[in-house]
Formats: sequence, C-alpha cells, structure tokens
Amino acid sequence: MSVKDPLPGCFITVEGIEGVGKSTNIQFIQDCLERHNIPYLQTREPGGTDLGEKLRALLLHGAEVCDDAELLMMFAARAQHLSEKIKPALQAGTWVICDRFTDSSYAYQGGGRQLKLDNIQRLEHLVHAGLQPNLTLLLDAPVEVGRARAAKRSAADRIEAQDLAFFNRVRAMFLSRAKEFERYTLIDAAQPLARVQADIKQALESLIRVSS
Ligand code: T5A
Repeated sequence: MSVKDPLPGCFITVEGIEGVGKSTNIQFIQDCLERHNIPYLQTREPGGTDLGEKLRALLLHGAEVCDDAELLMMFAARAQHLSEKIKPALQAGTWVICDRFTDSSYAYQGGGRQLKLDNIQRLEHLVHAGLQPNLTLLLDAPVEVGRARAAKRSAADRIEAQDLAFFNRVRAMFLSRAKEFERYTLIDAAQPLARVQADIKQALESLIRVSS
C-alpha cells in the first residue's frame, strides 16, 4: 500500500482493454483468495458506491460528456470510492480486488483521449497520493481479440463505441505503464483461459507469500 504508511490489506487491480477477460478472471481471483481464507472486497471503477454508480451510468450511457468532464468524473467517482470503500477495507485488513483503477484513467483519458498526462498525475496526487495497488494485473491482448469477445455480449457503450485507433492508444499506454511500474504483472490474455489463469495464480500466490 502506501510506502510511508502500509495498510494491512492488499490492493489488487485488474486492467486491460474491453473484452480481455477482466470480469471472468476476477471471479477466479476471488476463488483463489477464498481458498486461502483471505477476506476481500470485490469492486469496480467507475462505480463501487452509490455516487460512483450514478457517475458510471452518465459516463457510459450519458449523451454529452466532454473529455475534461469525463476525466474529472472518473476521479470524482474514485475519490468517493477510496473514502467510502477502499481505504476502510484495507485499514481493516480486507483485501480489495478492483476492476480498473487509475491506470485506466491514464490509458483511456491519457492514451485514448490524448489528455495531458500532467493533469492526470495532478488528479492522482490529489485523490490518492501515497496509495497505489500492491499488484496490478494487466490482461493484454490485441484490440481485435478483445473487441470480438466483447461484441458477443451487449451493445457498445459511449466509450466502447470509440474507433480502433483509440483502443490501440489505450493498449499502448497500458503496456508502457506496465514497463514503468514494478507493481504490474503483464498477462497474455490472448492465450486459452486455463493458461491465463495459471499465470494469474502464480502472481497471486507470490503476493500472498510476501504479504503473510
Ligand atoms: N474507464 C474506466 C475509463 O475510461 N477511465 C477510467 O479511469 C476507468 C476506471 C468501464 C469503462 O470505463 C472506462 C473503461 C471502460 O470503457 P468496464 O466495466 O470495465 O467499463 O467494462 P469493459 O472493460 O468494457 O469490460 P468488459 O466486461 O467488456 O470486458 P472484460 O471484463 O475484460 O471481459 P469479460 O471477462 O467479460 O470477457 C469477455 C468474453 O470473453 C470470454 C469471456 O468468457 C466473455 O465471453 N473470455 C475468453 N475467451 C477465450 N479465451 C480467454 N482467455 C477468455 N477470457 C475471457
């Protein structure tokens, strides 16, 4: 957790472009933690609180949201989420598994929308200075693979409706951050599910070992 003031719970985030298998593998992560008798909270961004879920509905299904408003709404939802759910859980020794976090703001608003990274960094500092995930699992696959998987489910939302170039920038930003930060584990999500889950299990077990 925070380097200065470690919290007893571990914070795991799952990231990647649409359709790479985040929801599918979060269920797998929950099963692993249950086998180790580790208490956890499973949550998502944007969302996770009443306010966050309302913002999510506007972000994904609202008509007009300009790019700066989109960035600010992501961080508004995140501030509430941290204050109401994530920090109290970690302080109580509960692990948190979060479907997306600030890396998604860098990837989608920074990479996809091409907003200034300095501004994202300022918001990150304002909202959660000193608190970063212990482990970020980046499920990575070519955009076409993720889109083909996601398309089988439901109609595209406001962000999913962006073009291929947008998602290629999103993916490139995730990959660049994975190289930059040690907390990342890069998982090849184009593999068959059993192989993906074997890789996730290895990363999780190593976190469980160092945190116990
Ligand atoms: N956002 C979010 C921002 O722009 N900025 C931010 O700061 C934040 C926090 C949220 C949206 O908000 C944006 C990003 C997003 O656009 P979301 O709820 O995270 O959206 O939804 P999506 O990313 O769109 O998630 P999806 O549900 O589309 O994809 P998942 O969860 O990655 O994929 P999943 O598990 O549903 O799997 C898709 C299909 O693939 C199959 C599954 O069975 C399923 O059918 N599958 C595989 N098939 C073969 N091989 C494998 N290895 C497979 N893994 C999964």
